[in-house]
Amino acid sequence: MRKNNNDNTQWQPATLTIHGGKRPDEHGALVAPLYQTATFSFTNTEQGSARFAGAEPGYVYSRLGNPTTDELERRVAALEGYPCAAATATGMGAISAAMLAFLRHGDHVLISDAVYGCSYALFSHLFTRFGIDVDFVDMADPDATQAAMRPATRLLFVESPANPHLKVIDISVVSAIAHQGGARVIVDNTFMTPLLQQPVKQGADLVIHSATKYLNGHGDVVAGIICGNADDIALIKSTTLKDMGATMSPHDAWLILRGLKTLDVRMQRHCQNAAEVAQYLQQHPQIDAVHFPGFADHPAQRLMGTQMHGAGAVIAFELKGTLNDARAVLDQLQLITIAVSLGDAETLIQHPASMTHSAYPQEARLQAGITDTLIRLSVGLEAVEDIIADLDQALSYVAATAVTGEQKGEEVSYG
Ligand code: LCS
Repeated sequence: MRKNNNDNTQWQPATLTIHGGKRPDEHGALVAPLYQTATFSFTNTEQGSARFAGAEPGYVYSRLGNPTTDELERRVAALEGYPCAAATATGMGAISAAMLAFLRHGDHVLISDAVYGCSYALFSHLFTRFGIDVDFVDMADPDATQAAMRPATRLLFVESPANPHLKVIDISVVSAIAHQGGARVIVDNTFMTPLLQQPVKQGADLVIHSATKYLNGHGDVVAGIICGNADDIALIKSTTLKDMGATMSPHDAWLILRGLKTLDVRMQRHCQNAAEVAQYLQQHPQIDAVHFPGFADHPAQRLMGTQMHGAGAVIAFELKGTLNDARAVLDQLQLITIAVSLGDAETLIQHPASMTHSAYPQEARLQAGITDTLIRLSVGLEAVEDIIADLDQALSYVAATAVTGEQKGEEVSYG
């Protein structure tokens, strides 16, 4: 008799991506069926009221739960090492549902200073409107983090490695500070995936993902997920998810279930490609600085083998020359696509100051180390020779044609 695959924690992560949390289907379907339904019928009124009261297990309405999204929740929870998960409509839906479930007017939260631009906007604009005090702090600095704690601090939100420049934070240090002050820690693990980092092992209370990125991996879904203990996930599901409504559609869950099966092989190829591209960029005479956790002198190296099990596949770099030169390089690329998002098969490139991080006021952005000339590259799954050849022709073209700030007009500054 085959078992439910709920507690096969002895399996390797590559096996868990395919089998973890999987339930046998009543018809023996190899692939979990898609329950593309908004609602579920009751056999009689007694059953309907019992399901609403929680006195009888079973489905009611897909905003409250659906067998396909449940399957995804079990699968990702198994990978992250938590007992439970809640699937959400987007990554931003995951962050807002996870945080607001625990916050009320007058509470204080600490956010790592470099985070995805919409997370910055959520915390700095929307949270403050509802009387939640927000401080952005350099969480790579334990003293600064400790000093920013207050009696009213309820949550610490950590993005590591940070979008866009891969600043790395020691999650166990932040967890110790938070727990000593009676606060929860939420880690955004989007850039690493559970294969390269499992924040539960460093004491994180909740982990969120933009499942739009590597978990799905195919660029055809916008989605998110929250992993945590049974009580926290039940609270999130019954409050900020049920009543605010950013739940995942079953169709998106089904696509992510499909993507998840190849997460391990995709991450291996992403990481190999990124290591080669980073080396190429580092030796290029036109490039000033390359930020990549895989380099021997990157602060992430101190955490390799403990917190992190790989460098990931996002690289940030700064060109010598002007912002206009950097923009000219992007415009000259033939294979690499100018687009936001990351973690797709296609290599994507973008300019954080004017795109993903344009919600930051200039001063806060520069203070967080996100300069005007920073370029972010999400290395895809193409043959690495082709990715490097495309970067090489674009860099050579711009060097040869000396597209300077003066020739292309006034230098732009974003803020
Ligand atoms: N967390 C991180 C680290 C992200 O990079 C993103 C989106 C989110 C959360 C939000 O997820 P979503 O709601 O989009 O699923 N990051 C993007 C980026 O860097 N470019 O476009 C979106």
